[in-house]
Amino acid sequence: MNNFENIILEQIESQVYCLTINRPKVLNALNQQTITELQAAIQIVATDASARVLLVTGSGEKAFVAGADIKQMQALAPLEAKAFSEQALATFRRLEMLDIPVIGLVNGFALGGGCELAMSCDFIFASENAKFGQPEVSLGVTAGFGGSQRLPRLVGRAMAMEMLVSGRMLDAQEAKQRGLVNHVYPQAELLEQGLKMAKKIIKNGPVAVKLTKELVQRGQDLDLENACAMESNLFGLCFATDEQSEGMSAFLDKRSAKF
Ligand code: DAK
Repeated sequence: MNNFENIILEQIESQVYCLTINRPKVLNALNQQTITELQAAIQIVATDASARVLLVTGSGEKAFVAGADIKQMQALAPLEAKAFSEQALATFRRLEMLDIPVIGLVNGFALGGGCELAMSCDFIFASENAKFGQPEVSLGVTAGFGGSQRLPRLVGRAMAMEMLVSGRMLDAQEAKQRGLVNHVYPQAELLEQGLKMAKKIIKNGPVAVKLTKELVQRGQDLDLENACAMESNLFGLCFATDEQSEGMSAFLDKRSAKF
């Protein structure tokens, strides 16, 4: 459906897109072209009004994404490195702020830029062999695609610090205990479980789901009073939709809602 080289974007079911980082020979490392393609793919999903859920995964059985492409980064000048980081940060933010839920299906190593990509998804399902880490300091650099900011928000400052300064990896079970991962599945089931969740989401009111994402994403950076005021406003807005009348009538009529 498109001519990307390093990613695959496909509609795997009606209303469900799957985006796969596809450079398995280098464990799906993110070079600049891959980030550019990712940006374009996100734009395709963003402009498809029928899209309801996006799944993000990596090719092969070994890695989700093993980080930014070290071979390409090695020779970067400081301003080039800054530009690369800014492009990736903007792309990941666009993914995070897509108006539909994004589920990361982490099927192996999610290191550095890979962990940062996974954390830009709304939530993560991991395969049993998944490993999460921010090993950038071992390469003599800081995290560059949001890891120093998103990781503390997800696992707390102390655990994030431990991971960021030691490079220690979390396996799938520990990542789940620490709140980075919602569920762990055998690798062969990961996509199926992602799809199953997508179908559950799709059964709900599309506008309500989008507004819920907006509340959670925007609300976490606001103080509680302003965040709750935003909730009242968007809750009120729902009452201007057919969705609300259908959803509530269906409940009272003891039938399934048709959104
Ligand atoms: N980049 C490029 N190639 C990679 C790669 C990566 N991140 N990870 C793996 N590969 C390549 C390997 O070089 C190898 O290629 P060949 O030798 O076959 O040509 C192939 O993938 C298979 O990898 P291995 O042979 O190493 O496989 P193993 O099973 O032995 O080990 C591993 C798997 C995931 C433990 C290991 O590959 C590994 O440690 N990979 C690197 C992980 C890593 O350090 N990731 C973080 C990358 S740094 C910034 C901007 C950006 C960043 C930071 C700052 N600023 C502007 C401030 C970005 C940070 C990162 O993401």
